[in-house]
Amino acid sequence: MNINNVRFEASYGTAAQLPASDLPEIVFAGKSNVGKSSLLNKFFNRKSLARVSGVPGKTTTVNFFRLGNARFADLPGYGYAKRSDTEKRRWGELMEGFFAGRRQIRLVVQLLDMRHAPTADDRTMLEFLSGAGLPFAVVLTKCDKLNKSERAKQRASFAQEQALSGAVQVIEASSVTGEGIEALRRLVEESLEEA
Ligand SMILES: Nc1nc2c(ncn2[C@@H]2O[C@H](COP(=O)(O)OP(=O)(O)OP(=O)(O)O)[C@@H](O)[C@H]2O)c(=O)[nH]1
Ligand SMILES: [Mg+2]
Repeated sequence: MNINNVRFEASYGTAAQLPASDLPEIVFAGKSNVGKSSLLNKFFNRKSLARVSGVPGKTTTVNFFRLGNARFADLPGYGYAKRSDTEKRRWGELMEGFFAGRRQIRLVVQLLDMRHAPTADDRTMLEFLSGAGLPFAVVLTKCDKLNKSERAKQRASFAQEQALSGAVQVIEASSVTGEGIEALRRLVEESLEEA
């Protein structure tokens, strides 16, 4: 996997536009503002491959990035309260269409903010992933924002979470320091190698 060869492929705002899944996919999911786009940029060692914002709800479309024979999807975040009802409906339909679309998902990278317990929406998402039998890893983001003792405390509390028990791996990561990125790259590489 040569991460330098990544390129933006396309954006889709409705499920009907989504093309059939013809390549193995790695999907980045999580609530709005948790750091999906930032993590993708760090993963590919690019400043602005995926657009990042301090304002929640930046990514509103499914964005595909192509690397060799694999596709990476940056999903719009959930749980952004200020979105209009119309926007929420569009988001719901887009996500349903995405996951119902017989995709070749090799791994879902589910992001959770390491500073906080999972939200109700996070739990719904984790239950969905488990129920659908999708392989998923949990990335605990923004770990740079915790001091040593806070981090130990949050690590212990996430380890107790039933909702995370199905994860193939739990990785503490930071898009600021780059911590956890190598571990994530290895896992992604393994997931793409498996037949
Ligand atoms: N300190 C710190 N800040 C981060 C980290 N990752 C992301 N951020 C910040 O969090 C904010 C949101 O990041 P995004 O990457 O846009 O989040 P997103 O999950 O893609 O959000 P949506 O597109 O709204 O779903 C930005 O201000 C980032 O700079 C991290 O690891 N550490
Ligand atoms: Mg985003």
